[in-house]
Amino acid sequence: MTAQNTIQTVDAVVIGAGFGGIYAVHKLANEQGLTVVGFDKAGGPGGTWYWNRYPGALSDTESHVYRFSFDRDLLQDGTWKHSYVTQPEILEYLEGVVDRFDLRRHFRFGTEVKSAVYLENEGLWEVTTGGGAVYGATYVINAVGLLSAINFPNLPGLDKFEGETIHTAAWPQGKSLAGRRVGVIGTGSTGQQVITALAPEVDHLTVFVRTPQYSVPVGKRPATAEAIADIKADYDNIWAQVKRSAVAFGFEESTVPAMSVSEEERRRVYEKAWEYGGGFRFMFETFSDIATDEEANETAASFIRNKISQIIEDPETARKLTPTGLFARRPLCDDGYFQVFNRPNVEAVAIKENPIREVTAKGVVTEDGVLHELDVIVFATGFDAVDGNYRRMEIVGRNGLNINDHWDGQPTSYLGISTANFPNWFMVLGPNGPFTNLPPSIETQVEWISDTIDHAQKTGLRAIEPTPGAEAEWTELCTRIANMTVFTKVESWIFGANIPGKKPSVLFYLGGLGNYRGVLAEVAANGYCGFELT
Ligand code: N01
Repeated sequence: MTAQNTIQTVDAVVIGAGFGGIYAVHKLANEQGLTVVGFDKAGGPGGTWYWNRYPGALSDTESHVYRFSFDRDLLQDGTWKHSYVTQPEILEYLEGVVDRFDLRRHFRFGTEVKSAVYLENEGLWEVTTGGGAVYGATYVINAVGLLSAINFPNLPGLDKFEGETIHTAAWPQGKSLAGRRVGVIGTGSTGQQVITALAPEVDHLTVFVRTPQYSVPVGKRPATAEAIADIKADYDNIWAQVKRSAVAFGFEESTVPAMSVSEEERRRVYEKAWEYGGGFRFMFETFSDIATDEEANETAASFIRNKISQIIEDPETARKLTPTGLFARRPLCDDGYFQVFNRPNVEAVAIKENPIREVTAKGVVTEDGVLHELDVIVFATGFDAVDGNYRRMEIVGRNGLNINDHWDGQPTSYLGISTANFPNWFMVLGPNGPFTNLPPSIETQVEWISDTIDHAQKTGLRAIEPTPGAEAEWTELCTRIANMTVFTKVESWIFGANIPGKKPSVLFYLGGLGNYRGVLAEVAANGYCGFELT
């Protein structure tokens, strides 16, 4: 052990101050009376919502279920202006939660965790920060976020660019690009939002489209006082439904297969969903098998392709923006994204057929030899998701096992929460955790982890960790479920396929939140089956 005399010993270290870290600190410190220190490299709470300050940033879950449910008073005091909450509103909400539960005193902001090393003899984790502070902790709760390790492609010549480069997840506070010539690389959820927000204010916008995506309207509308009051009066039922549902977005998933109804009826259902808005609603509330059956999937996909061709006036631009094949990435929704391409100052460049050759001092040159002159390049190029953030720390478990070696083939876990040889080391949204609206899954996991820690404390357990067999079985289950869906048939970040050199693997439990909660309850009720308790 290094610097023995400066070590501070606590019961638990929590890494991250987003939804997961905030709730974990509240549970462990306020409710269970443990000594807890929380770290985040950000200057304040918020997690994803601290960093993603790009114009247009918005949650694609409806406002009333994009929040914590654990405290009735907090729910009753909450409010929102529209059916969806924007990044500044979510950040304000999370800061408010931190203050309401007096959590700031537990957090060290602006503090990055560099390493966490398990000391077998002491039964402690030695956690070292970027500033060199060392903490000894019985438990480590990793709430480091699914999507926080930035993917910044190294385009040839990028270092010669004389303009500015910005990744959307490191958007400088309040930065405006009004009047500039801007290029955006990336057309996922983030790209669509930032493109839609920037188009009216920039001088010229060049959108570099690699894979066009299916997207439906978000359906953002003002929230009336009556509608909010009705929701608040019904919150118990709403949360009960969210927690037993699959995707946890606050609607009942359909039980009707798409091909069991007439074509006319399908069109009516899709039209209604298009009018109402919401990507997950479109995929899961319309019919039961869009995510599992290719024929059903094609009916939804072709409906969206038709809409795109009606919205985008120039056929050649429409062609560049129209997806082909399965509708099988995380479903997107937008606030006028396709309409933006009818503006005279917006241009689409299809970089699969006309790739980026290099970046020069003045802009981006494509294979056809055209220089797209730019003042700013915005990278909406996503994240090294799920395990990316863990791999950027030095995490060493039993017998000197580094997490990178443990996850050499693929990142795995038991229950999306823990992994063999890393005792008392818990993950919120670890590999193979649920794929849902995230706050309800985060709450589920934090509650399970804190109950488990409580159990360990009360029964005098020194260590709890999964057996390799249980971890292998969970991995196998997640793979089996994923292979029953269409999602595995296309490349996307949800399988790690977006990062050059990253071995694609199943990163989520696609069995739904209701089932997942059932599994967690059963594991605890059966004496923590699958775990080794010592
Ligand atoms: O990232 P992405 P994101 N050259 O990986 C392109 C959540 N989220 O930040 O598709 C050129 O989806 C890449 O192209 P391709 C949500 O869970 C939620 O947009 O790989 N292009 C793609 O177009 C979401 O799913 C919200 O061919 C390159 C884009 O960059 C997740 O975050 C809002 C490239 C990356 O898309 C991730 O979304 C925002 C390269 N070298 C985010 N590398 C809401 O709640 C990548 N691309 C609404």
